[in-house]
This record gives sequence, structure tokens and C-alpha cells, in this order.
Amino acid sequence: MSELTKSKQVVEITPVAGRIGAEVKGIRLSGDLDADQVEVIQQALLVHKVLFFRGQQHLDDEEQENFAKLLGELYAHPTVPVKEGSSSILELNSYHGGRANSWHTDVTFVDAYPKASILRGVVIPAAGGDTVWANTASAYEDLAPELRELADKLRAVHSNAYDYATNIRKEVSEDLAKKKRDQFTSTVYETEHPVVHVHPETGERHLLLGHFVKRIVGFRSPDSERIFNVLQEHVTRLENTVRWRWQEGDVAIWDNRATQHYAVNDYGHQHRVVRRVTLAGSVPVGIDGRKSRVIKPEQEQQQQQQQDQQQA
Ligand SMILES: O=C(O)CCC(=O)C(=O)O
Ligand SMILES: [Fe+2]
Repeated sequence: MSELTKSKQVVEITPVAGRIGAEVKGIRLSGDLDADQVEVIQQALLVHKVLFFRGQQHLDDEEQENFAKLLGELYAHPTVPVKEGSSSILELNSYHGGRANSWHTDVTFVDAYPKASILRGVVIPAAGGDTVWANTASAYEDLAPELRELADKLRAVHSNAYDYATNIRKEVSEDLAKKKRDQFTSTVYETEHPVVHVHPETGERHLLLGHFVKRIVGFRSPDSERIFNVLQEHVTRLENTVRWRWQEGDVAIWDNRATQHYAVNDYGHQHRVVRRVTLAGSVPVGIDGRKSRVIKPEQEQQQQQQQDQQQA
């Protein structure tokens, strides 16, 4: 446990699981935190990869955004509209099909995908609806050296038009599921990322996979799936995970460059509402120094090529 005394308030950071996740006590989140408190949060996030804060009921949408702005630049989802009246809140409401029960890193179908997300528990079921996060650095470390060498060389194409058959939402009508799917894929994005990227702040190596992966470059379908599965299963091994039992007013912040997450869909027709603010990130770099590459939309691909040429 580490402690920092700040304006007579003691900040306690206590790991929740062995390899990922810590609960932070002694900070009342708001847009008015001072630079030291922000620094404590930033540093703890790099070490623990997901941070949990209980008892933040005082936050409304606007104050959640104000707090988020202290940690980075707000990022709007490329296809999902923000909650009405807010500038960047994305709401996941179980009554409207918002159930993210599949392992992923947020928005990896674009090149500069978000660096972090800040999620607030608004309505939480009496039982169930936990969220699980996985550490993608310890997953990489766990690989046998020969497998690490293979992963180091691989690139993967991520797309928002991924295989929805694996993510059927039986709690919502077919019509609603279709509407959501159409909205999510209203513009199709495809980006080639390194399978192992170097974290821009810690220098740690991470597996960059999750449910937006469409294929591993250079392999045909069955081999591509098998290679993906071998690596992805290392990410989601229970040893690499932390599971959070939500209470209303909790806030979770994760380093989206260092984790995957999964919202457990075990609460049937109970109501669950969480609201997310996401922070802009940078384009990942592989261990060979190669950056990610936009494939679709083609317009963005052309812009990127022009920028690369200007920089060269
Ligand atoms: O519902 C949750 O707990 C997490 C949902 C999710 O995937 C997200 O907010 O990015
Ligand atoms: Fe997510």
C-alpha cells in the first residue's frame, strides 16, 4: 500500500488482484483536483492499469467530463452518438442493448485509439453485471520465448465490422440489435496494428488484440483464427485479470493501451447503466518501430500517406 498525504487527506492505493487493478481511497473526483492529485492518479494508472474509486455519487455527467479533461483530451466515438446534452458521454444502458460481453480494447479499429476510459456506475443490478479487466503486458510476459518472437513480428487488422454473430444480444429485440449494429458500422474502419506494441509512456510491451481483430496479416482464415486464439487466450487467463463488483457511484479508469475488458452479462433483464468518457490516444508503434496503418476509410488512408511523406 502506498500513501500520500495531501491537504490532510491520505490517499491510499491498494491492489485488488495480483497483477492488475487497485482501489484508490481518499480522492473525491472532480474537475478541481490539484496537479499533485492528478499526478498520483496518472502514475497509479500506469502501474496498476485499472483504478477503482468508490463513493463518487456526487459526480454528474458534466463533472465526470471536467475530471476527465484533467487526464487528457476528450475523445468522441467515431460512430456511436454521445448522450443527449453532453459533449462526450457514451452511455451503455442494458435496456437499450448496451452489453459489452466480449473481450476487447476500446475502439482499436482506428489508428489513434483512445488512451484511457473513465466509467461511472449509474444504475447497478442487485447482483451481477461485474466488469473484468485483463493485463496485456503480463499476458505478453507469460508467453513462451518462441511464441513471443512470433508475436513480435505479427500485424493484425482490426475493424468495427467484426463478427457480430459471437455477440448476439438475446435480451433485446432483433430490430434494436440491427439498429445498433448498423449505427456502429455506419462508416467501416479498418486499421493494421502491430500485435505487440510498445506502451508510449512505460515502454512495456503489450499484446494488442481483442474482438475487433478481423485477421492476422499473412495468414489464411483458419490459421489466422488459431494464431489469434492462442495469443488472445493468454490475455484472458484468470491470472491476468481483475473483476470489479460495482456499486452505484463507483468510477473505474483504465489504461486502454494496457488492458482488455469484458462486461459480464449475467443479470438478465435487470437494469444496468454505466457512462463512459474516453480520452484521445496516439498511434501505436511495434517493437520494430513501425506504426499502425489505416486501411479504411480510404480517404483517411490517403491523408495519412501524405502526412508520412511530409514527415519523411
Ligand atoms: O459495461 C461495462 O462495464 C463496460 C462496457 C465497455 O466495454 C466500455 O465502457 O467500454
Ligand atoms: Fe469497452
